[in-house]
Amino acid sequence: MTGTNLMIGLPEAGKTTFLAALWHVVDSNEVPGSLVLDKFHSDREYVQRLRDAWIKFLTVDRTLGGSISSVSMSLRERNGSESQELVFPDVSGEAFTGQLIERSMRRDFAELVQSAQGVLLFVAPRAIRPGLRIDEVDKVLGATKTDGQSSAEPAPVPWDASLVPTQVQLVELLQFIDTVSGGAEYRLGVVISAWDQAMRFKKNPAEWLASELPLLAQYLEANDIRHPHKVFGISAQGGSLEKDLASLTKHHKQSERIIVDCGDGKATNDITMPIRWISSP
Ligand SMILES: Nc1nc2c(ncn2[C@@H]2O[C@H](COP(=O)(O)OP(=O)(O)OP(=O)(O)O)[C@@H](O)[C@H]2O)c(=O)[nH]1
Ligand SMILES: [Mg+2]
Repeated sequence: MTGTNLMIGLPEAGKTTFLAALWHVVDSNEVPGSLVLDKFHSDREYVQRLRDAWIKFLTVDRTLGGSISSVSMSLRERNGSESQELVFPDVSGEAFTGQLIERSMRRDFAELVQSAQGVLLFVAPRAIRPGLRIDEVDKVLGATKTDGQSSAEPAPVPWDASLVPTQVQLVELLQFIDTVSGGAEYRLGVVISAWDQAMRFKKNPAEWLASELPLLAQYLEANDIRHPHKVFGISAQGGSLEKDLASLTKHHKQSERIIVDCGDGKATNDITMPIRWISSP
């Protein structure tokens, strides 16, 4: 059976780094209990290049507009004989920003959406643009009225899609998929990437999402019947390549630096967990 799994997210949300670490884990068999590689179907060069950078503690190249690099592999349970072919198109975050601005989806991506059985939505904690709540807007307006220093109106800032709060953009991306797929059912894994940067808040991934991106969390809850969802905290790099390099290089096996929090309080290195979740029947 073949299943297309979409990785969606804004620019620099951690999609490609996840793919690099995933390929390392399934190909190396280093992580006990993980899914393992049965066969690789697409061009290995792309994914191997990503893995080489990941292994050398280098940032993977940004995925820029243009072509979609599809990575296709058959994975199976370690002790199982049945394997499932999974296709992960590595699409640039710019393509998703383009969708929000132009209100249209590329034809090749739309075809992938129509065959999707699972979606991984990537969110990077450091790149969240917050929105103002209604009660906060009132405070800002009140301050302007009582300021009294100048009657001059502040210069208006021209609207730009990048000013839209992150959670609104992410809900939009999910609604685009719903429209193009005709409301088809799929399983949704939400990956809070660079989880090393959010762990200090001492929240599990679902709690973190509910407090930082409440609109998105409520949207996911409201649509949970058609799109059952689960929130994962994942650090595919294990930490910052600048600040944490010394500790990252101390691990005996490369996969030991991967952090996966499935919300049950037990950290693991098994980056195949969200794949198992979205591809299960
Ligand atoms: N601290 C930390 N940074 C990470 C982690 N994973 C990715 N990053 C950083 O996040 C940035 C973006 O990562 P990418 O994987 O290129 O993100 P992307 O979603 O593929 O971005 P586009 O190709 O622009 O769509 C890079 O600077 C990475 O080094 C992580 O686990 N921890
Ligand atoms: Mg990328």
